[in-house]
Amino acid sequence: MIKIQSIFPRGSNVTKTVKPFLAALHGETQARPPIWLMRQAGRYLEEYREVRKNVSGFLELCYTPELACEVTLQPIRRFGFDAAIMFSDILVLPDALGQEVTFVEGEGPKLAPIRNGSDLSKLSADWIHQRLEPVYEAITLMKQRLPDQTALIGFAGAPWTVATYMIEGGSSKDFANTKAWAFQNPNSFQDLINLVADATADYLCAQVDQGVEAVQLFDSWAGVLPEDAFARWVIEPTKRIVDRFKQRHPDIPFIGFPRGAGINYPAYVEATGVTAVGLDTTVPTKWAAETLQKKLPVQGNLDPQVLLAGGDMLDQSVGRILENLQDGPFIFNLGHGIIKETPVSHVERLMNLVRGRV
Ligand code: 1CP
Repeated sequence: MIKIQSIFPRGSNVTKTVKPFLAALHGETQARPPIWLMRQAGRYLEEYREVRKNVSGFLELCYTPELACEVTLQPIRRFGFDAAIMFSDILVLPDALGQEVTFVEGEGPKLAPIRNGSDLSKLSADWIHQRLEPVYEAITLMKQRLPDQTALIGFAGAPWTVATYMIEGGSSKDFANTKAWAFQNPNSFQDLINLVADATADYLCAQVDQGVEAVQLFDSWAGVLPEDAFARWVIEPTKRIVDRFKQRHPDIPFIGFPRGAGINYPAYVEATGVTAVGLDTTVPTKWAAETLQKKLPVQGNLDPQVLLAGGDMLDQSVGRILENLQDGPFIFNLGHGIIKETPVSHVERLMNLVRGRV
């Protein structure tokens, strides 16, 4: 644990300022919680759309350090969030493992699907750091250019979620091919999960070596599995990553986000060893305060659709989340990524509500 010193106002030259986002992750309760938003860089910002229209593909944006740095900084300049999340995508990892990944305008990601052990044998973790070098360069630029009080978050997708894209070849509604493989050939599916898990741990460690100050593991599709499968394909691989990561970086906070885990949240927290947990939109905040926040810092969980709606609904929802969660270590966030139609004025209103400026 790093020592938390008292937090001095911005501009104070008394001693080192602890970044509010990191203080929360180290267990500190603050009068005003720090805030950042999942997918805070993206299409709801005109300055992002401007950069995006000048690159041919989405991956080109991820792999051009100057541009990835620029779009990471855009929401910080505009709103002054307490943390920046490095601009990239969870699908750069399959790309680095040797699976072809493209993003088709209006259709989302497309991957040449892998369906069995023989497809899997064509992938290799041997070159991931060479392939991901532009991401590491981007992190260096971000560290140089971020304001002093803003923390930098690194991230990756969790093995189960990444495997769904690798196997389905893109987004999916029912995960039929992934479940078929996992349920019919669990041993060879385990080989895929282990390959992704170990590469992910090494990738996250490399992000820390470049300067990120906390990491988040996105398990966006954790909520679609029956209980035994949740234990084997969500909890176990996450624990494997956390263990491998903590061996090298015991003091770097690790946020797990098992979206849709529902009643499995306590088991996830208990068994994986994550430092903090992201709550999705459906998690009742009073329950989270009693069941989860007594054990670890929590992050979340405003419904992105409520932020899109704005008005009284936004004010009331933010009020209830603050009331239920701000008496313990807490980071304000959405319960899933920001929606691209969200008016910038609603994000400004949210900042004012959370910072107590209304
Ligand atoms: O051209 C574009 O602008 C495409 C939109 C976009 C953006 C802005 C994609 C395509 N990815 C991203 C960036 C991104 N993705 C970030 C960094 C930006 C930030 O947070 O500020 C992060 C953390 C992600 C993570 C990500 N990518 C997840 C996990 C979080 C979640 O939303 O559940 C997932 C599942 C993806 C896959 C992905 N990337 C993009 C698309 C369209 C998809 C598929 C989403 C789906 O299947 O529903």
